[in-house]
Amino acid sequence: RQIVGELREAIRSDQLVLNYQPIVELATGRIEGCEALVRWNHPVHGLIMPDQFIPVAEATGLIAELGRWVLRTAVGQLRQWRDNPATSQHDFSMRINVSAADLQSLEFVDDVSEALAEESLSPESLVLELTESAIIQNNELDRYTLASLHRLGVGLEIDDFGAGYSSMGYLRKLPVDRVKVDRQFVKDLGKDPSQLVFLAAIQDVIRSCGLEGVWEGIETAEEAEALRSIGCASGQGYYFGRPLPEAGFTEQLTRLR
Ligand code: G
Ligand code: G
Ligand code: MN
Ligand code: NA
Repeated sequence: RQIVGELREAIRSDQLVLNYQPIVELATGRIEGCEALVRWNHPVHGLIMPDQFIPVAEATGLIAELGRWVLRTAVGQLRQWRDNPATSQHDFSMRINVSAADLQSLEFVDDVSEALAEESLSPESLVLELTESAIIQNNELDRYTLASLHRLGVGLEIDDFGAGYSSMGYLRKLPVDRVKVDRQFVKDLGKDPSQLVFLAAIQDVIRSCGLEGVWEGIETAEEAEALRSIGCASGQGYYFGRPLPEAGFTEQLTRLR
């Protein structure tokens, strides 16, 4: 109970922070994106991870306000990196996680469009990551929102692909551009090299639907090379960089200059 009031207060009083994790083009090592991941810097309990409070926010309706804060902060940060001479040569997009409730909000498309306009950013600068469970609800309002976002020109990505009860049919039907494959698939690669054949098959399915694959959970050079060898375009994971606060990510960008 108490946590709801505290979370509401946290959103308004800057206790939330975003960490940023790079998404890399496997063939070249170029940073093509960064995912914003929210944390709660609680005055008493310290750093709280999103799986501890996103479900609370979703259950109480606070997710709309939290989502707006994430959107504004992430887009404002991207504007700062584009304006900073030490980081401006990196041309990458911001990826934010969107919850099922956001797709149910009639204002969401306008919020996204306004946030981009305020920072003079083109729609392609932003990619929205949507979990399978959010998309699979597949009701009329979701479909309308997705179509509107697609028309606006922001990138749309299915997150955690293959994690739950996957149905592949929607890969062809939804107006999405990218699929982020759940990290369990890369994790199993270390235990059993023949897993690579399976990953290549997933990659083929994604490609044959006209989509780009993003592979997450890459922790070693061997995993990155294996994925590159089967033609995977993009990757994310501790090998390339952990989620870092603004200052740390800025430093990583500066070093790569
Ligand atoms: O940050 P971790 O590193 O712990 O993130 C765990 C999960 O929390 C992510 O996979 C994502 O689904 C969710 N998450 C992180 N940041 C956000 C956010 O800003 N909004 C929403 N809705 N979910 C987020
Ligand atoms: O929303 P999504 O599930 O994509 O969020 C990414 C989550 O995965 C975050 O919780 C992030 O901390 C975590 N993560 C990112 N890279 C790695 C990795 O290489 N290994 C593991 N185990 N987790 C990772
Ligand atoms: Mn994500
Ligand atoms: Na994921």
